[in-house]
Amino acid sequence: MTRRMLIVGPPGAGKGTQSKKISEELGIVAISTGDIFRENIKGGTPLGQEAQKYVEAGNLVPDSLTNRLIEDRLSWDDAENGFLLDGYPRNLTQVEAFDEIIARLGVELDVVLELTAEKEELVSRLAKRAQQEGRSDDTEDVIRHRLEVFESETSPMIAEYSTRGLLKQVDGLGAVDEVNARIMKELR
Ligand code: B4P
Repeated sequence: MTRRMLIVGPPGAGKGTQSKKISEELGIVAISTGDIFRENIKGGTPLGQEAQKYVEAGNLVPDSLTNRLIEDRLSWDDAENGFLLDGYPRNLTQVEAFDEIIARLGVELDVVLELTAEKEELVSRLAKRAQQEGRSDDTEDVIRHRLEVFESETSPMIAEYSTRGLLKQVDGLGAVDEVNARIMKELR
């Protein structure tokens, strides 16, 4: 059974949505770097003040900050028996750092799950969320920029996990429960 996994995919593919469900189904903690940054921005913490300008522009927060955050978070007791990372690693530099972090913890990654979706669907989902939640990085210009950052920085890291034989791809189109059923079939 899968205990340690990543969920990857472009903005709007459904990572956050599906990771909450997978976490309940597998009984492992879901950790979203995006959520951690947003909570800290809202709370005005030093981490939030540092991350805010990057998140709001749709750029990646500096690797050193993000890597330290994850190393600390994975040392908590709730991650001891498994974890699902949503949104990390996000580029090849973070993959290198993550390799070192899990080696220090003495654990291995079981699977990297990629959710796929067409660009038009992604833009439309995020535009809908902008109306409902008003996230400051869901404006049209920033959405486009996040998709470009995904292509240039995150796609190569997904290719790296494919080379390592860890990648499983799942179609993210369709109703949330349909997508979830596809994911669980792949994981079991
Ligand atoms: P994230 O929080 O990871 O934002 P995201 O890529 O948009 O994914 P999210 O999880 O929110 O959306 P989802 O696809 O589930 O990152 C935000 C920012 O944080 C980044 O731009 C960056 O600045 C920073 N950051 C995060 N991690 C970092 C890292 N490692 N290094 C550096 N910086 C980092 O869902 C989108 C919408 O689609 C939702 O409204 C949902 O309801 C809807 N949806 C989901 N599934 C659907 C379905 N099947 N059908 C219809 N709608 C669906």
